[in-house]
Amino acid sequence: MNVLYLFGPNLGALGSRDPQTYGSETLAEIMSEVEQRAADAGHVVTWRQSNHEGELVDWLLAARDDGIEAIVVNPGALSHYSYALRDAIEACGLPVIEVHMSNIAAREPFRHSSVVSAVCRGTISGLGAAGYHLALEAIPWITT
Ligand code: CA2
Repeated sequence: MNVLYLFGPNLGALGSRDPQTYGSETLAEIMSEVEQRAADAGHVVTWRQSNHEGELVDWLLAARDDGIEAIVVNPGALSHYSYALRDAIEACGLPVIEVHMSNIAAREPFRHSSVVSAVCRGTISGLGAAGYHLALEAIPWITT
C-alpha cells in the first residue's frame, strides 16, 4: 500500500520542547522508524509536515491522483477547529486514520473534541509515537 502521513502545525518541532507530552524524538526520527517498519510490511510510506492549513488541504485533495491508498494524519491543533481540513479529509476519497500523540481527552477542554474525527475511519490518541506505528498496522483492515 502507498500510505501518506500528514502532520499539521508545530509537529515539525517535535523533540525540541515539551518531551513529557510528546517524547524526545524528532519527527524525522519517528518517521524513519515508521518507514523501516512499513518496508518490512510491504508498504511504501511518504510523509509531509506543514504549518499551513491550505497546504495540508492541497495535499489531501491531490493524494488519490498521486497514487496514495490510505492516509494517516495528525492535524495538530487544526483538529480542534478546522472545518476546511475536515471537508478535505471527507473529499479526498481515501481511508484516513487520525493520530494524536497525547491523550486529547485528558488535556485542556479545547482539545477534547476533534472536528475531523467523524470523517476519519478511526482515531488513535494518547499512545505517543507508537500511534503512528499502530496506524500502519491498521491499514490492511481499512483498505480491504
Ligand atoms: O497530541 C497530539 O498529537 C496533538 O495533535 C499535538 C498538537 C496539539 O495542538 C493537539 O492538541 C494534540 C500540537 C503539537 C505541538 O507539538 C510541539 C512539539 C514541540 C514543540 C512545540 C510544539
